[in-house]
Amino acid sequence: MKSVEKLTKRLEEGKHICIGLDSDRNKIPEYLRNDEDGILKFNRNIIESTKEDVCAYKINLAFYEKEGKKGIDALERTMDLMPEDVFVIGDAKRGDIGNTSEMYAYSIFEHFLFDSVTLHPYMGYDSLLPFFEYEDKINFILALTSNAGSLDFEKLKLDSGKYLYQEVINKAVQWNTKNNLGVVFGATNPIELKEEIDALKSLFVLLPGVGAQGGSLEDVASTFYSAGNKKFLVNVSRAIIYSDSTENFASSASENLKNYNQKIKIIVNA
Ligand code: NUP
Repeated sequence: MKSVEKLTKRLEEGKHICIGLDSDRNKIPEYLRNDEDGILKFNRNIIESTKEDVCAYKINLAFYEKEGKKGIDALERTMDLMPEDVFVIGDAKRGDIGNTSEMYAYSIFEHFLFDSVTLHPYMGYDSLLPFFEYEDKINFILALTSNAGSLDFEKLKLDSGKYLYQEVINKAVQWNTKNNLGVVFGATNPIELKEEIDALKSLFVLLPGVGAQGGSLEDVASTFYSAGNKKFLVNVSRAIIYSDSTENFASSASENLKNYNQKIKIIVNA
């Protein structure tokens, strides 16, 4: 199944929650912490209990690279567990000179077999092109992030009167000739999201920031559904995967996911 098809099918079914497998040995249930394969077992249980109801999984590579060889092994084995029909994002925030980006793109798409990646736009078009050439993959470019530091650069005003993040969206729309681009837009910015909703219509939008960072799922979902746009994925990591520190963590994760899905359903049917 093509990556884009996997994503579109779930979005059409009203599934918009992307679970972030930010699996940290110090936060997983205690009985798994000293287990050599603790992270893998944690991920396996979460995937097993949520795979029918998620839109996607997002793996932030930092949590795996941190453990060196063991972490990369856990990442590769987690990728092997992914159901064929579920879209998986490699949150790696890549972008470098062209020949280096070619290596990064190969690693993300051909070695790890992610369906999608996150990219930094700072180095411009040629730094992103090697990723864009993978026509079947979805490339999410950071536009307005969820953190306080988004003020430092992303909200700088340009001579045009626009903010830098607005220009990133503008460029992503122009560059989207293969329909394989999206942007990252923090769910902690509901006002800006409303302002940009028309500009975003040709792109997939990945919105982290719901849960631990305080963003509102209702705000995001109502903004998209009011615009008749279903092309959004809301990432939740900590608030789903660490909602229960006992052996029941996977069923709690599933329950939480279902609650988030229910909240979206209420908005869709309102
Ligand atoms: O703007 C962004 N904000 C953000 O939190 C872009 C991201 N990629 N992320 C990532 O989303 C972050 O690195 C983490 O992997 C996840 C949010 O996790 P949580 O706050 O739901 O636990």
